[in-house]
Amino acid sequence: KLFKGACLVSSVERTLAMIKPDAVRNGHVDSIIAACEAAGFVVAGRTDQQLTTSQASQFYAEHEGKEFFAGLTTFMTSGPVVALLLEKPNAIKDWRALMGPTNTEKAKSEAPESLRALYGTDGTQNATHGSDSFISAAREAAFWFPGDLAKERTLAMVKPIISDT
Ligand code: IDP
Repeated sequence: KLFKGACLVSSVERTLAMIKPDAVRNGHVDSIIAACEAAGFVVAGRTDQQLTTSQASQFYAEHEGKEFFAGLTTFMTSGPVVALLLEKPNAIKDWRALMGPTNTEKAKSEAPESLRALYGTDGTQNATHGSDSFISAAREAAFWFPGDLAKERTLAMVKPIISDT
């Protein structure tokens, strides 16, 4: 028997969300998770942790060198965050739409019902994070859920193609 590849058996997609330290500090965790479930996301994993500076720098490595990088890592290490593995069809785009624009003020004017408009604080402290692509979702899921969970969920979504020839 030869392994020929793998095919998708589920239209479910996975994204990595975080409830950032400002929203945790301000008591918005339950409201954000309720909004997420009301929008059809399944919470497949959750971990509550406080990032070290080195972990925050690694998570946001693509922004290293930008003027807001130090402020971002200081903010992201200022208290615990809640990391969530979220699943639903079209999870990556739908979660970003639910969060709204990056800047809280812009979110308030352009998407007043969005999570960042409702729960964010300012341009950096914007309540939530969401992966922006398949590649980031895979990297960020492995960052937060390095053990079996991320692997198990991936295996549930693909089927090996085996043939005799
Ligand atoms: P995203 O979180 O909407 O994907 P990114 O551009 O990837 O936005 O930025 C990552 C995070 O860095 C933002 O969520 C926000 O916390 C912070 N950030 C982004 N742009 C700025 C800025 O211009 N000033 C201050 N902080 C910023």
